[in-house]
Amino acid sequence: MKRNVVTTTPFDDQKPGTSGLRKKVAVFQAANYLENFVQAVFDTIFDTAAAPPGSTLVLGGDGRYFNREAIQVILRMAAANGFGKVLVGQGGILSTPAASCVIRKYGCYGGIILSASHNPGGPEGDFGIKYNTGNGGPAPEKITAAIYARSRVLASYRIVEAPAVALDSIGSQSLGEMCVEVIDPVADYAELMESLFDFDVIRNLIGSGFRLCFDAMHAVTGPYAREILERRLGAAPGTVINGVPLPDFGQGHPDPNLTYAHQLVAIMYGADAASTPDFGAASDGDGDRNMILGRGFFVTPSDSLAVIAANAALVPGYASGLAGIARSMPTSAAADRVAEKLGVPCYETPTGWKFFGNLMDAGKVTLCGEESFGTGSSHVREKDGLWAVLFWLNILAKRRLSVEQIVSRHWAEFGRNIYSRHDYEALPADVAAGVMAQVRGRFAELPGCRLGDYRVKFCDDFSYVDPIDGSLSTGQGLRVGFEDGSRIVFRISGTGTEGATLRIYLEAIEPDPARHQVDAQQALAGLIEIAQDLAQLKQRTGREQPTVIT
Ligand code: VG1
Ligand code: CO
Repeated sequence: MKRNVVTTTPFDDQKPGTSGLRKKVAVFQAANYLENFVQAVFDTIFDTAAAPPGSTLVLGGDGRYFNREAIQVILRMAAANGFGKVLVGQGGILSTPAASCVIRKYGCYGGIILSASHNPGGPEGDFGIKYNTGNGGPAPEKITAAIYARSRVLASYRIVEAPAVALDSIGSQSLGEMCVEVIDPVADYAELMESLFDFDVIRNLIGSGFRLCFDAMHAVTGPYAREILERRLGAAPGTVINGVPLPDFGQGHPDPNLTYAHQLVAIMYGADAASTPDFGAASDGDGDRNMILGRGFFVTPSDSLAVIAANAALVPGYASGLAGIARSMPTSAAADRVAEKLGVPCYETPTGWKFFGNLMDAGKVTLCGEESFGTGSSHVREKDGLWAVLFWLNILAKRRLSVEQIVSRHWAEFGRNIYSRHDYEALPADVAAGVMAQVRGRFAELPGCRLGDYRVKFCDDFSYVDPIDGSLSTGQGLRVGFEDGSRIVFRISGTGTEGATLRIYLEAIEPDPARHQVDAQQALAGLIEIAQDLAQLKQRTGREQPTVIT
């Protein structure tokens, strides 16, 4: 087998964002683009020039356009860089949480996951790549920063010459001195789920006439959901809709929210309550996000984390108690109340799952969550869409209440954190930067001021010191906090591939149960106006409305 060292010129735009490197497919298809980034990863993660002898890499993706081509390139590069073995999901498929599971279960050196998550796919869509370390979690900032630095200077990459590896049948084959083992992408993950949840009690619930609908959005979770929900838990065939992963996600936008999961939303908000399922859920491109719906009822991801935490004792894998809870800073503080009641610590981290890894590795937290439809636990080191769905099913099976009843009772006990996120997508970068500068410019005068019905308590630019390794992350979002605990947060997205996306996170505290059933946008109207005013949104963006409201 011929090993080649290919001379190349570095790119200067390979900086990983919130969750890996994401670009348009056409960018990744440019000569040497993918190769350079992969070599930058390998150069960064090895202490010496090559992989430690015999080490194993996990490789798979969400099946989007360019997945298979990228896998062939990475396999040949892994062989040339000294890996002993690569575990690759059949057909090149591995959901993000399943990849994390496989890395951990088999003690692998790390893994490469190919996905741009919830971003659209296809020739005109997005592609992405991220590296996960041996704990199964996204590489921490110090590694992603080193990968970026390396990508800007490397002058060559290593690759073997070989025919394409057959990805569709399970089993081992050799690629030079390296073994490629094609694995069932679902089996290890499904087994882990069975070890955490009470499948018997969920099976009984489903057998009793409880109906559910899971929208895989033509993305990676189709095969996982079919195996777990339909085969192992006995849900009716057809429970999983859009269950075949397609390279362009059927032209859809595989983002499980009320805007993009419109088919599921139409089913769950059906006019005829009798034919509407009791429970609905969706997941994103790579299977790490989730949306939870009851009959005509939406559970915000922040509330979902809090409900999961409050009910964890009902679930076998968590019955012995939680070590702690972590949430990203913009996520509502609903989970904080639950942590307080349980007498466990609650950590507030910057946006992105990589910030939870150290806390989970150190045994400080069991549950983690983000407002962006991300929930998970220390069973893996990624957020996990189907895991959240199973957690809810286990709670529903034990409590035999509707989704809405569970959430209403939760609010009655803990108070409601009314929450919404407003996104202004694809703004010119300078406009988005201008909005942030405008808000920051008001910081000195704001504390103590009355704005509408609210009095400002503090404002800051959120920064975080990792409690485990002491590393500092700055510039993680502008916070305006009010006396009653309500908040507005302004932040620029780190996952977009077109211009800049401004996110405005709004949270109002409502302790009065008599007002818990209000419409969120109405209840947040005062804060929305304050945000408009603070940021001069209309003047600066020229837009009357956000692009997406979740
Ligand atoms: C978004 C979310 C963030 C999430 C990230 C990756 O990042 O806000 O909470 O961790 O996506 O999720 P940003 O920087 O665009 O706000 V996924 O499902 O893309 O891996
Ligand atoms: Co995702």
